[in-house]
Amino acid sequence: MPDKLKLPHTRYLAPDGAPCAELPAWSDDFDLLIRLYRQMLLTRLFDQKAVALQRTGRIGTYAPTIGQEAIGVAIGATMQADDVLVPYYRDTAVQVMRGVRMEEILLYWGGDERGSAYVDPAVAEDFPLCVPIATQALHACGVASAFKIRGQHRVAVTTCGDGATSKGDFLEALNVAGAWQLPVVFVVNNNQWAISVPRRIQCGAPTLAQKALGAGFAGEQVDGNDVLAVYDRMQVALERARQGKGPTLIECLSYRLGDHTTADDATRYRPAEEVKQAWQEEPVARLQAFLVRQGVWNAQREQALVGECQAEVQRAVEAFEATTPAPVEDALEHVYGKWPQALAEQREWLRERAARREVDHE
Ligand SMILES: Cc1ncc(C[n+]2csc(CCOP(=O)(O)OP(=O)(O)O)c2C)c(N)n1
Ligand SMILES: [Mg+2]
Repeated sequence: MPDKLKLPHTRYLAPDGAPCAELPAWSDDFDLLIRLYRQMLLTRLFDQKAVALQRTGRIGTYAPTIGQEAIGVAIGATMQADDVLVPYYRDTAVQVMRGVRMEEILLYWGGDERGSAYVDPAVAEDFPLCVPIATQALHACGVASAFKIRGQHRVAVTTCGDGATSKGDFLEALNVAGAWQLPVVFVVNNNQWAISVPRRIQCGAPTLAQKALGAGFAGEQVDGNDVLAVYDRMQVALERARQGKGPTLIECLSYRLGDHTTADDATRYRPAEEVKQAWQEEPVARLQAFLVRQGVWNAQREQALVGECQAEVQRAVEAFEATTPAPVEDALEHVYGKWPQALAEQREWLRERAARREVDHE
């Protein structure tokens, strides 16, 4: 590889939680690190619960975040309140940190539009998560253009997977971000798989970060299982964008420890040995091991925190389950201003069916 394409790669913690580079100055702020740990643990527990709710038919498909908690939590912890998040579907961790309620996330995956109408005014300008691959990268450039035109010192942060970086939308977004020097940060969650397609056959470039170079701005890799590394580099990228110094692409190297979604069975295409190896690197245990080494964490504190987070998840599940279901025909709303005849007929059919079911239930 030409030297120019050798990009920075940041890692502070080895998989066993031991420091493997000179730590950033803020790494002795244990209140901060414990806050990050709490959010990572909360995400992991929420994730387990969401999968269980899907398995028992109480929500629809869900995209687990397991293995990628450090990325979302570091993004959430470094963004300012008035920045705008333009997320994709594996962003539970960052959405919760921004102020999206866990019951809203359950509503979303339960097929209820109200899950994207965030109650907390702090997240009113964040986007709903995006399922069409990579389209959100362009939306983020639109947001960043608005910030630039208005002269605001705000940043648009957008996330996507490794597979998404092969999409035209992603490359077009990089191009416009570089051409217009937009205040945007692209975070690529490289979890090594795009459903059943492994990273090595998605793209011939040695790194995904180097795609930024073709667009004229900085790209770098970080260890996405090391929350300290992602936090550190996010801070730098956000500051650069805020000062009008242009975009950054951060490729976070992680691993999708779970299935692609609850509709997938990854054992059909992934070697068990690879997954076992990836568990050795995972982010939650890594930060926990670091905190234990620093003498600020122990089994007792862990147990108390697990209890606290489980109670928080349970409260969200109860709030979700206590929500009166939306009318079934809402699934067809917000697409057409004037309803096409065929869809209007389907709406009537749905209404009648729903009404009949109510009668059945009596
Ligand atoms: C435009 C579009 N094409 C195809 C799909 C189907 N699809 C859903 S997820 C996915 C793979 C995405 O992989 P990656 O970008 O690596 O993200 P990950 O799910 O691994 O986080 C595909 C092809 C889609 N949602 N949108
Ligand atoms: Mg992926």
